[in-house]
Amino acid sequence: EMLRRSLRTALRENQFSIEYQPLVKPPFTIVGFEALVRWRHPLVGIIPPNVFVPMAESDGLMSEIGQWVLEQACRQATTWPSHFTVAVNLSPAQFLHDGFTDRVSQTLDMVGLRADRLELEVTESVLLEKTTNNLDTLNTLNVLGIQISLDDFGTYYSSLSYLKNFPFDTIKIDRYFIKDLENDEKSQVIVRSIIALAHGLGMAVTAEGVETRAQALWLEREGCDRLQGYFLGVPMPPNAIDAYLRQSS
Ligand code: G
Ligand code: G
Ligand code: MN
Ligand code: NA
Repeated sequence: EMLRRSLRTALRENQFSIEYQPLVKPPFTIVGFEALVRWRHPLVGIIPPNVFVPMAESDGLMSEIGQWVLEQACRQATTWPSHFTVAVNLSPAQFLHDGFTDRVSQTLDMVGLRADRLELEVTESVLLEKTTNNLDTLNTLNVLGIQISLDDFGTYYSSLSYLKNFPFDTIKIDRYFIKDLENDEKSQVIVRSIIALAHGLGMAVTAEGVETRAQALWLEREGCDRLQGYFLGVPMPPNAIDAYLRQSS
């Protein structure tokens, strides 16, 4: 409850920051970063997003926090090589907010980022609510040239009907299926099938939670388009990106 109350002042008091995790085309070409929000509470310390995002969501604060993340992340991306993308996670409240698509395009204009350099990540839980509006929103973003990813694919309320009805550019395979890839035949079958499914639908695939060289090699061999995870790079503050890029090139 104390946390909940301090969430109201956190934006105003500048307590949020963003870390960026590399997105890599196998074997080792960096193609962008995913923005991951952090909250540094003055007394409690770092509070992870899976703790405070649901709180902010239920208190009606997540749309504003999400807009702050979007703007910071797009601004940051303008300082990177011009072919790098930036991926931003959307919460249901933010996505369903009136005028969301206008805000996104205004933000791109304001910071001067090309639409195709922005990737918006939605989870299946976002799509559960108010389905016709969702489709309009995704179609509008798609027409603007923004890339849309389906995050955490294979968990929660996964349904193949989303793949049939919504215009995704990329499917992100949840790390649950990646973690035992080396030893678990079932995970291999599932991941291979998701890759085939995505490619058959003209979508790209990102594997999340890649932690070992063996996983990366297996995914590369199976035609996975992009890798993300501690093996490729951990989430880092913006001022660490230059050094990371120098060391990886
Ligand atoms: O960074 P970390 O692994 O702790 O992230 C945990 C969860 O929080 C992930 O599911 C991630 O998608 C989510 N998350 C991180 N940043 C944001 C954000 O800016 N907005 C939303 N809605 N979710 C985020
Ligand atoms: O749900 P989403 O994909 O947005 O979650 C991203 C979260 O996954 C971030 O909080 C990030 O810290 C975490 N993460 C990123 N790479 C790895 C990894 O290789 N292993 C594990 N366990 N978590 C990871
Ligand atoms: Mn994500
Ligand atoms: Na995920």
